Amino acid sequence: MTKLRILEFPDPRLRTKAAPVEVVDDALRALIDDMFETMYAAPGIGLAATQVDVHKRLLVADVSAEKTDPHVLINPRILEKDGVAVTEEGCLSVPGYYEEVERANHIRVAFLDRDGKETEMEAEGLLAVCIQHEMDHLEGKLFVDYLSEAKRSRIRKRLERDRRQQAVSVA
Ligand code: GNR
Ligand code: NI
Repeated sequence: MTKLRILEFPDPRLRTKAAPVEVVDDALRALIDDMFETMYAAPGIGLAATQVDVHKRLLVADVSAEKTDPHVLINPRILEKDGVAVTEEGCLSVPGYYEEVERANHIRVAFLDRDGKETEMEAEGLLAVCIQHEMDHLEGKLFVDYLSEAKRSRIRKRLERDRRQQAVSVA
């Protein structure tokens, strides 16, 4: 297993629209295992393949406190959305920033499981929010896109400044 490197805003690769997975094979399952390792180590409650520079429609999530409820969704499609949830969201690709985002509180979603079998599930609350956040990544969209241009550009400038500072301090 390998911990993968997570791309950070404003990396243009985060804007890539992911392509459908054509075959669910051992190589894809190895990527899924690496994505779980990366997500749990971060730590985070979800991770989209886009964030590790793999532009396939694939996400993992586990919102349980004990990290005992892993979900893998391949080629996810939202079938139904209901209700409203306003959540203070964060993103491993926008480290250190948390802002309220409004999404559906309840979703029904169809996807392929890790054996390539067509499946459906319902999710609500934080899991529903997380799946929507990850599905946005697969479209090249980030939670900061829901904020004002002023807020988004402030976050971008601070992240760029922090990264320059890190580069200097290891030099
Ligand atoms: O770890 C994460 N926490 C989180 C909190 C509220 C709403 C969404 C998320 S997802 C995020 C991990 C991540 O960046 N996934 O893409
Ligand atoms: Ni994210």
